[in-house]
Amino acid sequence: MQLNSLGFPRIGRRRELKFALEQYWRGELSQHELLAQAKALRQTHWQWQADAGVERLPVGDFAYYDQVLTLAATLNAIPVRHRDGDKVDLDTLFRVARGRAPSGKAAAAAEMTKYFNTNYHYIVPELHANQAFSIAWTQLFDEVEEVKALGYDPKPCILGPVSFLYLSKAYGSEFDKLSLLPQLLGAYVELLARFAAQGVTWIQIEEPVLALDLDADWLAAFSTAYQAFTCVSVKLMLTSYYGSVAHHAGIIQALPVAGLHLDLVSAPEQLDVFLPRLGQQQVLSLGLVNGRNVWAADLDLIAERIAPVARDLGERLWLATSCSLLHTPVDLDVETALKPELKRQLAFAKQKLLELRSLNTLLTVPNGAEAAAIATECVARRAERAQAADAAVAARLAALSCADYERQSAFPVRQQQQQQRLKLPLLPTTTIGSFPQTPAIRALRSRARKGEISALEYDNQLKQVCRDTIDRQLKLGIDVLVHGEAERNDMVEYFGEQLDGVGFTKNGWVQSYGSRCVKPPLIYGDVSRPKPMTLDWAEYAQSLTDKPVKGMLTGPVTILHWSFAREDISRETICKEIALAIRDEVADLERAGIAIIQIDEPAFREGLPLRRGDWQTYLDWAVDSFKLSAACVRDDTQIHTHMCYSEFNDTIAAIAAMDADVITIETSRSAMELLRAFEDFEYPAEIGPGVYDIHSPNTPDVEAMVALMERAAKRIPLKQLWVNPDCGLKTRTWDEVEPALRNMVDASRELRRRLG
Ligand code: THG
Ligand code: ZN
Repeated sequence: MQLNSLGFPRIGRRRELKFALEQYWRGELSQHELLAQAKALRQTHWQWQADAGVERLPVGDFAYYDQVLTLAATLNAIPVRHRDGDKVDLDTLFRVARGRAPSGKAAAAAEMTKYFNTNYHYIVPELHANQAFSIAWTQLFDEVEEVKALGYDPKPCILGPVSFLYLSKAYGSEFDKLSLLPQLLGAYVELLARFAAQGVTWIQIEEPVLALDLDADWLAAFSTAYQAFTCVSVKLMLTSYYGSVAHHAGIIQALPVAGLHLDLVSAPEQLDVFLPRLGQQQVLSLGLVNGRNVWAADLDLIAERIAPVARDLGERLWLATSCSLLHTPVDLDVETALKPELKRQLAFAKQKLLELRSLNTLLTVPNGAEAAAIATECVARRAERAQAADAAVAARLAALSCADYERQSAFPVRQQQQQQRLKLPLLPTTTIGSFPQTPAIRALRSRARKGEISALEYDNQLKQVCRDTIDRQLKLGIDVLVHGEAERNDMVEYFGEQLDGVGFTKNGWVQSYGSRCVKPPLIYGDVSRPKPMTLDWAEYAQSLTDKPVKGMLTGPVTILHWSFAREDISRETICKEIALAIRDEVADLERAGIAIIQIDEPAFREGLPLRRGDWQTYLDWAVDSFKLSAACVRDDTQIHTHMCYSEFNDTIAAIAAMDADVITIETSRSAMELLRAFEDFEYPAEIGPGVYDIHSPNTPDVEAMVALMERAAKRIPLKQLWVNPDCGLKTRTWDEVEPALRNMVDASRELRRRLG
């Protein structure tokens, strides 16, 4: 049976690509050196795959910034403002991604958005009504030659035409993206033919949009597209992932493709739908090893389930990762400090390839000594996993009653009591939580991590930063302060490091976008909070001023979504366990006299399932988890939350059901869009529609902020409105932040004069 790798992480096991890219962008590395380092990384990754027994090596999984951008460049779909004549080269790609014109002046970067329900962001291709496509960038062909030169068989991996169009955005005039399909198919045929001419036999053509709900015209596009490809003599492995495509089985079955890849990790039930529909000659690639999580697979159980299929299909069955391994860290071998009992439960990208090989052994030589050893290890691992349970956490969850999810009184009562306690002015000003993470703060953290300064020294220095941050806010005249979060690396990692049942790695980086990575915590056991996590900082900051300082927490939904979660219990249960840990922190903060506690949920929307039919189930437990984390407080303690995405129209009822007293949201980039949500829905609590875009380095204009709030005041009662930026300020400099906030405070004073 062939082993099918859908793609390998490109960032490098020590983030070599990240550092090379950033050096190149800073002008510290020549392009020649960048290309050489990238080539070395590809060769290492191909070698690991070949060593594991993967027969066809993926090409196109490597990208200098993003694989969707690579494809857009290949097809010559480059925005005009980033173009330098007809030439498309590496710097063209970087200009699109990083926002530069060929002159070197700023030119808005192309939009970036989440790749389906993952934590990876792709660059959204910009298409115009008269868009032309042609082959303009040869990276993919060059890499095919690289694999051939190593003596292996290359398998190009590219997004298919329907998904490419679907993920693109129509710019300029309003038009139907599908009108571009004939043009696009012409370029794809040329692309496929060039691969064929290079001696490629199989191409992984990815159509992940098949996991979504699709209109009839998008479904029809599949038939048109794949019919058009029959003129090229190359085998297509139609690849889906992240969810079931069974709801489109009829369409998929009729497509003239040589093979079908199904993600059986996210949707095992698809197997029974597609097995009877498989053509006589078609190859079936089954995604059995999870490409999105870090846990070692139960290979013995998988082999048991798949054995009959393997017998029936023989060489027509490929054993595969569920999706590209892009979403997993690279190599467990470099984790030297992990507890052995946790390490035994893990498999990163390199180890997952070996799992494919072991699976092959279990299926092809089931009675051999090697198979027996693999199975024994699987059984032992499961037994160890079961022992790690924390009965106290389970008991606490089981004992919860409906009352634990509800505040004592309804919002109007709470609002009155909070007003009496806090005595805030009309249209109070606040910020989202983080203040600039200066190079000095980063250097401090790095020195503390390396043991170059003592914990006491680190603490004292951070206290100094905190005093300075409070001082600046007082001078600016902000009403509700924050301590600034200088002590936090990442808003999820920081909590993960302090929770029981959660582990963390040294090098478990996963690419988020471009050169940026995150190091998600590993939720391996029942989650609980051994001791306060943020209390000292909150108390210290509050001791410096009489104005209220918000206690700052990350919410359970976001911690879950930005972590690698265990798979032996439901996400709902894990989320509620985290909620209880946060609830303990909330209770401690309240007891210490903190009057306002913010529980951030920036990833609340990202957790939405791919198909609308599944939304409500998710929203129900996500809302419940948030409520569980917050509901223990008195009526006069004010609960805030923050969310990052501005599309609220379709989830506003769920957001209201979270029952926070105040929500701050990103709105400034699409103010009108947000306010539309409030046309048909009377939001019941207080709300801070972000008055300026923190992603821009420009100082926001007082009048613009006043105008935005005046628009908001037409839809939302004045006494429910707050004035704040649209997100945290950690990525900005103080030189940008201070004038911006000064203007924001001025805007709120002006508004009080005009409206109050
Ligand atoms: N935290 C976590 N996940 C996230 C975000 C987050 N996912 C979505 C979104 N925010 C992604 N955005 C970013 C923004 C910046 C960085 C990563 C993801 C970033 N990372 C540093 C880097 O790559 O250099 C990491 C440096 C470090 O922590 O030492 O800048 O906020 N969990
Ligand atoms: Zn935000």
